[in-house]
Amino acid sequence: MTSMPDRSRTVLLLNGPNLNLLGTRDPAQYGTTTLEEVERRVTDLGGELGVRVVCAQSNSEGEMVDRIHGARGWAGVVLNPGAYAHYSIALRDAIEAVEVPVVEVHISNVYARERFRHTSVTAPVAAGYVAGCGVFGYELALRAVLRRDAEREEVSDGTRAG
Ligand code: CA2
Repeated sequence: MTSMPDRSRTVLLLNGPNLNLLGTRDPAQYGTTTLEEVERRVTDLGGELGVRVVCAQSNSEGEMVDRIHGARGWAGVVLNPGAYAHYSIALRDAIEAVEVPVVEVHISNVYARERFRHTSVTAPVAAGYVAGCGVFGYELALRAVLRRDAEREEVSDGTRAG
């Protein structure tokens, strides 16, 4: 008999527009690691930390909104919104609505780049923010999601971990 995956022990890794090209172009900005490899590393880390990681990438804003909605009741979301971070109110609203910790990741140091990348409309409603750490940032973000999720559990249980 197969058992249903535990939604509360599942994390969504969601990458936005153009991140399917990771590792194939512009290595100076984004490195040489492919998206497939990033997904493998985060999934492996999830396994070590006791969570299932569901990976998705989309170039479409609406599909990303739907994916975030689908993570309701999960442990959280590791999200690289790509360029949508800089202007998508729809993604911001989805992050607020889903009520799970969403940690925003940018591979590059957006603050060392063009001015329009210095604004994130999604960061103020995210549970955390990682930028400029390369693809290692995704692993940091997964750990941060799980920490935030554990803190939420503590608050709802009335317990407090050390
Ligand atoms: O640094 C990041 O992770 C970004 O989210 C990447 C976005 C950019 O618009 C954000 O300002 C910062 C762009 C993703 C494009 O990805 C590519 C990867 C390889 C080759 C070409 C594009």
